[in-house]
Amino acid sequence: MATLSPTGRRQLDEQGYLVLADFMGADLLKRLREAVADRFALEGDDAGAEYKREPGCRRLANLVDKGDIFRDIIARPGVLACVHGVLGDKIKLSSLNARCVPAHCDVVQPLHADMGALADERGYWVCNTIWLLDPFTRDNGALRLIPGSHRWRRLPDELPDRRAPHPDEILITGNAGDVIVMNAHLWHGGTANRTDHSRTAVHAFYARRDKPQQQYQKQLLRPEVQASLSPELRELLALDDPVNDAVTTQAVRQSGFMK
Ligand SMILES: O=C(O)CCC(=O)C(=O)O
Repeated sequence: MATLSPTGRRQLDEQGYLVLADFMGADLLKRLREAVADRFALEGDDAGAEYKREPGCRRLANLVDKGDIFRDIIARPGVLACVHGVLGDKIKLSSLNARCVPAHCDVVQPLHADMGALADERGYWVCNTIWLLDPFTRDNGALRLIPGSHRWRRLPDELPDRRAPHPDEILITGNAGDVIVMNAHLWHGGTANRTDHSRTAVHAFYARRDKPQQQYQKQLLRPEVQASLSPELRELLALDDPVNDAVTTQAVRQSGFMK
């Protein structure tokens, strides 16, 4: 069973993020890149329609429904061990999306916590994992974040301009094939792409089991896909979980910044 090293745990606890260098390996990276490119081509202008659109960027949503490779990556033990390190024993997938920042895209996301989530009396409840399909460089729209801000238990909404550079922010650069695990209460956001090439990542987003999913998997996955899933995947997707049905159908689901 994969475990989180003491150093990794400390990094996640204190800084709120951890980079798993070359987690994917060449073969998975190639297959994931192809699968995401195929979906963008297939979905065209409808891409991302199941969730919220982000002006200037291209997104895909509901990816668990859209291929074995997507169902494979959400259950990788090395990543799940990190997610458990943030959220505790009881986790589920909240959503699986892709985000492409096109070449010369000047969109700077406002600093946000995913789903506008604040940690509660039980602790943290959102954790994102960002699968780099292209390198993240200083110029192509790498992720910016404020180390340690997940511990503040405040939202960046208090800032006068959430798009402005923050004095404590850092850019997380990395290679294609890396996975960034992030306590999603951390103040973070995507940056502008000043290069000639697009920059794409897949976001596998997890939640604590007592909280709503960002995308209600039971409603979004086609019946034939649901019928094909292993018991472990059904559990991870909370398909047979009345608590998830109740909290997810009642919730007003927010992205953190998208309308
Ligand atoms: O793709 C990224 O760099 C992160 C984007 C992000 O934080 C988001 O879409 O919520």
